[in-house]
Amino acid sequence: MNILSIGGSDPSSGAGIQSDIRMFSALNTYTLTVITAITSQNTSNFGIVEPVSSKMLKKQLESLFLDFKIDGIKIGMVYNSKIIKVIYQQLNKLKIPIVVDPVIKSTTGGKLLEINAVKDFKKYIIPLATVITPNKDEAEFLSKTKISRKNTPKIIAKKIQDMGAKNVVITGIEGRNNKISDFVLEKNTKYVISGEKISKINHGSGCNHSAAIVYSLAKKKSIKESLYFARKFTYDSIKNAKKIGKGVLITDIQSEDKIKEDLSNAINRFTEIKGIYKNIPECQTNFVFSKQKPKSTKDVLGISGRIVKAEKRVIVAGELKYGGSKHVATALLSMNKKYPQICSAINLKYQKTTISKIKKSKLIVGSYDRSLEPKDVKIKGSTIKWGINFAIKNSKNIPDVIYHKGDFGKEPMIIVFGKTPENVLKKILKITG
Ligand code: PXL
Repeated sequence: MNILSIGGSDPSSGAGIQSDIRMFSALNTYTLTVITAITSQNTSNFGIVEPVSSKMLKKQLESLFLDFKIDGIKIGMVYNSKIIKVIYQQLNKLKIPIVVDPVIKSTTGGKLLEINAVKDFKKYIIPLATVITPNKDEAEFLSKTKISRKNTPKIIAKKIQDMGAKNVVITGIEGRNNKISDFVLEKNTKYVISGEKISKINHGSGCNHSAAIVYSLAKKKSIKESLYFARKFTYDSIKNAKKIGKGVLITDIQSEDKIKEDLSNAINRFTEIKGIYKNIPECQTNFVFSKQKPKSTKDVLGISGRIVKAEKRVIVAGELKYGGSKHVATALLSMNKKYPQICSAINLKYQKTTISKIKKSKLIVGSYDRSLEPKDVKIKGSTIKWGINFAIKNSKNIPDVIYHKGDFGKEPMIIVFGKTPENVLKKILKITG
């Protein structure tokens, strides 16, 4: 997936374009970037701004549109009217999700939008927004209305929606009991997403929020799903904020969180596949995702219980833990040793129909015969390792799937492999249902 971030350069990488590159990379997404302005700043002070020329901006955008399929766009700092107009001309016919983060001032007090550009911002940028994400101050500024008992978040959000944004989320509305909530106004519905406040002053959380929304929308999730996802992603990024410079903390996503997030998302989607209960074997299913260069099953994340069949439903019994899986993790380790890019796997019930679908779907399939297993392997209990290596050796390319037909007292099994849980899920969708 390719996402385009249009915004300013922050050399400290806490916000702006550089922060988006970090976040989208953490989400396994390729980031295209168009710089509107260069800033000089660090975690304590905001220095100066130098916007790029209209010509430079136009050329950057044109060069990307000529080359790439773009799945979503995020607009951050736009700074002046000339920049605003070029962006409008280049984007107004596009039919992909656009998330607008209406940044006006930085945490450290820098000006990100000229006052005399506010009118054009409302006229040209706000109508591009599939979702606009003002915080409370930005929402009050854009609507020229203070939130109060009379002027509720809904009234303010409606004013911004009337400027042309399809969906509005006002973030950071403080409530009682240390709660902080986002008010959402979609086309026909409104709701509140509330959560705990983390009292840390940090740099980049707003950027992370809008980045996570466009990521999720680009993956065809609904507005609501995307906003819930973004809220959690932002919360995690604030929790992991680090003191890198001398001033404010810089938000970050730990790669372990990313592994967990990716696997957890894929497991949820797996359980929702129609009729998937038919593919759960007697010994149940595990779905695993490893760190890079795993040394043992302790480096492989899996479910400490199993994905189990409960009549026609499939439920997750247990939690994600490193070392949570033994069998599927062992199979993955053998595969990863030969093909280090393969980091995820799942086991499914052996069925002749599935095997024929696998063969028809052009996936590469390997197999092994447990009855050919040497005695010493059986005694050592390293059947899985032996079997996977056997199948790999007999396959010219990286196998997507390896199966065996069982042995006396041993259930036959199919294991699907991939680079990521998402990749595994795609293969599962091809061969089930
Ligand atoms: O966080 C908003 C933001 C966006 N873009 C750039 C910034 C900032 C805040 O400092 O510098 C370039």
